Amino acid sequence: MKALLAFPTLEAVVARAQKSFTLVRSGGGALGVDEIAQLANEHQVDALFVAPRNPVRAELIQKLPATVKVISTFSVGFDHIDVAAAKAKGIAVTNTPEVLSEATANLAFLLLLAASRRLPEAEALMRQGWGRHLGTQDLLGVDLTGKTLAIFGMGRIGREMADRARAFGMKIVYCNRNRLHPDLEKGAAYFANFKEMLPLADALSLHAPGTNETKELMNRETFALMKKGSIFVNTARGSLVNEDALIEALRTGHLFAAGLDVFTREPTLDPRFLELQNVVLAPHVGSATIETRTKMGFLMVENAEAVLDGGKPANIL
Ligand code: 8YV
Repeated sequence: MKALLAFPTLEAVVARAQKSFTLVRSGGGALGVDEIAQLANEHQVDALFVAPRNPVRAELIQKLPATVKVISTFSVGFDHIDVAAAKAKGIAVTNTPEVLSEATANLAFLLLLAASRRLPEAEALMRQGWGRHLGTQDLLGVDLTGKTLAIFGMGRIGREMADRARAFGMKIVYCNRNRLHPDLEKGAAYFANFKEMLPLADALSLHAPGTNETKELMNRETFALMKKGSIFVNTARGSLVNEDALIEALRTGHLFAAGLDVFTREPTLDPRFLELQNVVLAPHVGSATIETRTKMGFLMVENAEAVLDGGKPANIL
């Protein structure tokens, strides 16, 4: 079997893929749309391995050769793939859920803690050489214990985030399409209506996919519904946030701080974020650990193998 690997990845993942596939690989960075179409046709590949940095829209899908039976993405999110267009062409699409839930929740909680304790300001002071005693009133953060964390999207990552917050003594409220079974809810309060939940939140963390329904969920109106002095965390997708409204809420101090791993125009960062001290910034590294990225890569390969073997992998979209 032949596969096109459209992005650079861990050698262990490449070796795993080469057990079943003759791999066509990008020499350097991620492949663009035209290169993917050209290489897939030239090599008549059976599978396409992509990551969120490889948009696979209908236009590219039309250009793929008939040999391509599966598009397997190295991600849980699949907003970069036109799944309907792929299905219409008889191409299966698979993703890598579950294996990254803990790593992503760890990063979300890390951002929440760092935002609550003003880590960027503390770090900046140290990097300037420190050299002065802080007053007992200086650089004060806020406690998370006893506070309420609101979670939008109580899937696997959202529930891992809730577990971490409980361990820090936080109360959990959540908004999800459906109410969870009490075994999964673990005492968290359910809100069918997002706007009704927001005023209760001392912190809000997003764990929902980037879709038409979630686009700019956080905007001027919804940020205003959050408590003054609350904290905002996003490790989901930048498309859920209107960045103008977020920057304004951080500038005015309506938000105490934010922790962000995802942005609207990745990999471009709105330079206005750099002027703010109350924002912790990370370059989309939610799943970026050796173990998790290895598991994601192996699962991406297994998903493609299952489709091409005529089976139906659990992670088919
Ligand atoms: C990326 C992600 O997969 O899983 C997702 O949806 O956004 C990330 O885990 C990762 O950045 C590799 O491209």
